[in-house]
Amino acid sequence: MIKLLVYVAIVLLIITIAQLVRVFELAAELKGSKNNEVSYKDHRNQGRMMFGFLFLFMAFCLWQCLKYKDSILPEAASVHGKDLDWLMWFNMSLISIVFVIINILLFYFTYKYYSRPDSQAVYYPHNNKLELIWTIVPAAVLAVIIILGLKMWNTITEPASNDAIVIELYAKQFDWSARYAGKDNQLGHSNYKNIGGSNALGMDTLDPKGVDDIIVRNELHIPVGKQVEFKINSRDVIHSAFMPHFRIQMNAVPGMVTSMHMTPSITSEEMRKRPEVVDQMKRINDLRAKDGKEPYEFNYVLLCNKICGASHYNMQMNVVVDTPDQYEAWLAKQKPFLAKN
Ligand SMILES: [Cu+2]
Repeated sequence: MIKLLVYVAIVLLIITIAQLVRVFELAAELKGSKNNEVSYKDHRNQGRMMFGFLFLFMAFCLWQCLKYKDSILPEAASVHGKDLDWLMWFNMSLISIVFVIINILLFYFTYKYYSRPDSQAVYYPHNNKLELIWTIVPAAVLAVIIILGLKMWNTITEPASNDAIVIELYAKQFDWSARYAGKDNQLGHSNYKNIGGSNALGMDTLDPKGVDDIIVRNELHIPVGKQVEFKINSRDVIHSAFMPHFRIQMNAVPGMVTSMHMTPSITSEEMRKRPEVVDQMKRINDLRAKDGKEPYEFNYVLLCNKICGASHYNMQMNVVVDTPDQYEAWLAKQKPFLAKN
């Protein structure tokens, strides 16, 4: 009901403004002044307001940076993540510098060169030297960014080392399953045609490579300091496997297997003790306490980063980075899927 009233109020406001404009137009007509003529005073006021806006706008941008600076991700928890963060901040610095310079020039020039009665614009149609500079400089800078980005992309997607732990991430509306390759470190064959009953991942029960495969749904465990290769698959629509703390993401595409790999560098327990994480969790839990909700504990997460349907927001799985001993102990407790069924 309130929503409807708000809409009605907005419509009435628009009608009122339109009517007011009409009144001003009629009043101006009666006074005999020309409607479409912009006076020197108008130009000057517009120019000054543009200059004023420059300061307001810059102050607003600065305020946003300061207000949200503590909401950014904590230190990268993977080996390549540190380089990726460096690249992100390198990009961010470039963008920020260009952003500030361009906006200062844009609004200052609008103020400096507002129309005056005795001034006339210069006709300046072309300058080869200028064209060359503003084509070559951005092209060179973009080339550097793209080359660095491609190098980073390759470190995540190039073939993983032979002893990397192989884990399949299987997406469906709306949850994740993870399948560990087991002792032989080879995933058994699977096909969507086999999906049925308890075989939610369509495993081929006759493939010997799959006999020791382990499937987990609630929590993904990986050991610190060891390369993990993810083979990503989807049952229905395109999802995206996103692990922000490790700085990796890859689409999950039905009918094909995509892959990426990374080496976790900080265990979950170590991460929970980092000052920036303690601060962040405190802020989140203060808010939750106000709503009478249970406090959260920090966890690495695997999220879906493609809007894949109604419960997309709910599609996540906790990721636990263990010490090698903890990981072995956890793994020893898991039963192969085929032994269970
Ligand atoms: Cu999804």
